[in-house]
Amino acid sequence: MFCYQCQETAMGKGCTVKGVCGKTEDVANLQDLLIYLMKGVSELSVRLRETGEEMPEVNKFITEGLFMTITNVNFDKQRFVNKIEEAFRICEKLRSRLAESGMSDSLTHCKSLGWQTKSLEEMEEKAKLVGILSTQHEDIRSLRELLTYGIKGLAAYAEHAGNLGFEDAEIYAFMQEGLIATLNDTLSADELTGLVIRCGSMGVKVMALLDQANTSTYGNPEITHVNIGVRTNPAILISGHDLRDLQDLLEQTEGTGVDVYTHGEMLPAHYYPAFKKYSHFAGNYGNAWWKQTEEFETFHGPVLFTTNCLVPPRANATYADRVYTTGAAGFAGFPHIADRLNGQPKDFSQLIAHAQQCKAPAEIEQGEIVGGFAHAQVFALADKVVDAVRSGAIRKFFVMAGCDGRMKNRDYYTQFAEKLPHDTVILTAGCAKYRYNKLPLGDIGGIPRVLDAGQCNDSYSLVVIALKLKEIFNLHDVNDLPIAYNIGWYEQKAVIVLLALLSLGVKNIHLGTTLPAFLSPNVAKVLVENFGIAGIQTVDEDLKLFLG
Ligand code: SF4
Ligand code: SF3
Repeated sequence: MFCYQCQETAMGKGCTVKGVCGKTEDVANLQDLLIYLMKGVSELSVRLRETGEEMPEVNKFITEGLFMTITNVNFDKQRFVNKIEEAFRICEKLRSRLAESGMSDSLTHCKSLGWQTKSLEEMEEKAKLVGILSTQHEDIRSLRELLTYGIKGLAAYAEHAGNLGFEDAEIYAFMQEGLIATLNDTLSADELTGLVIRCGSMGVKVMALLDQANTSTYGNPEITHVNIGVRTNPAILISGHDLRDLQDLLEQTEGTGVDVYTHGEMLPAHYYPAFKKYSHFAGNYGNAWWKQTEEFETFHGPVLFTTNCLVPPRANATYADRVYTTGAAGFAGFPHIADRLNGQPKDFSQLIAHAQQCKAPAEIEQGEIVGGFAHAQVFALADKVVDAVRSGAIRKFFVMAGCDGRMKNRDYYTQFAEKLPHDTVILTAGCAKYRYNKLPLGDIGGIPRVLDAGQCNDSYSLVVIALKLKEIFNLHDVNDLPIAYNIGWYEQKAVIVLLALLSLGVKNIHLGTTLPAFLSPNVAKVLVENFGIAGIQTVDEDLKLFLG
């Protein structure tokens, strides 16, 4: 196996024996094969689209397939085998549709035709031909992978929007064209770079689509105090990013005596008006994803993963028999709740019955977290914010969005937040926030010093806020605003967020705790020279740099 798609990749170079995330070699190889087959499916699908025909089944297949390969989403070998078999079936369907339309049904870039595998051994053999290292040229490989990871991020957000009935054919088309481009040997490094930037524009589009889906379905996030203590009822903990799953779960748990708590990236669900009506929506339990191996022990009730980040339980974990997955998420041995059919709710009765047999969660902390500062709420406070900037009460904003991670050096972000001067405000989104969202950082004239817009995809809100400030202050360039970007990344959704910011012309983003291993020295150089991308140093050095 070879995988270097996340920030925690082994030795900062690549996982070759087993993933630091827990991904096994066989799953890594099946993921490689699945991605390759999706490139073949994309070739056929793009050609069929030229005839004006769109196959929703293909768009769904590719979107979910990509999502399943994101870090910490799915570790279940059988699910990948099933998906690979589905790829062959879809390929045949596309070929017969093309033949019926009088179009060629052969593949130009992908060599998978005739690869119909009958056994796991055959799959594993084919997988070895198509991994990341099968691209020899270091810079081309780097750009292909950067594009692929951006597209994975797109897929995740497109799937959430799609679950709420919001789709955009252009996004599906780009995902498929981009996948084919990663096999096209005639494309130069410059052409691939262009596609990477286009991927960023698609990132803006998909995040806007998801924002529209979320806000039109559940209302605009508003300032909310979220309880982080516990009640005395048995409960279900819901993790991941999918709000439609949460909606189904809240509806079905109502009146059952079972409370629902959010975990990790589901915390911002509390900010939406539509979910406030559920009196059994009890609060948020725990912290960012990597602390789950401790925190699930004390939760006592069932845990539902709707997406990443799932951490394989330790051998002696007492909670492994109460973890469920749904959607793209999966782990061998954890019951998987089936997809919704024709927009009908998923069936969570198994989890609810399980919860009713469990003890209430043990309290691990008390108090509350304040959030809900997405674009509409910040616009409502715009006068206050603008006055604070004009009077000098707010000197600078720091966008500290993105991911958290388990490595010790992530303490950097806590220390950075603690040491920021009192006339600065942190704008956050994503699970990165857990590094500082419980610190007593105070407020500036009633404006909290940590403004949480929501999930990682709500980085879109931060962009909308920045563009609004640019307009109010009558600036020509978004980079002239008093905003610094100090972003922590971990997985591939952070890649699409980064590309989206670059496509909007945001410069001088600092990325930590390390730059991606998949950036070759030359590709990194292009990002440094054209966009001012930089890594992080020590907290003190960076504070000096940002505030200098
Ligand atoms: Fe390694 Fe990250 Fe890939 Fe997991 S996702 S195998 S930790 S690079
Ligand atoms: Fe976190 Fe996994 Fe990236 Fe949506 S939950 S941000 S790491």
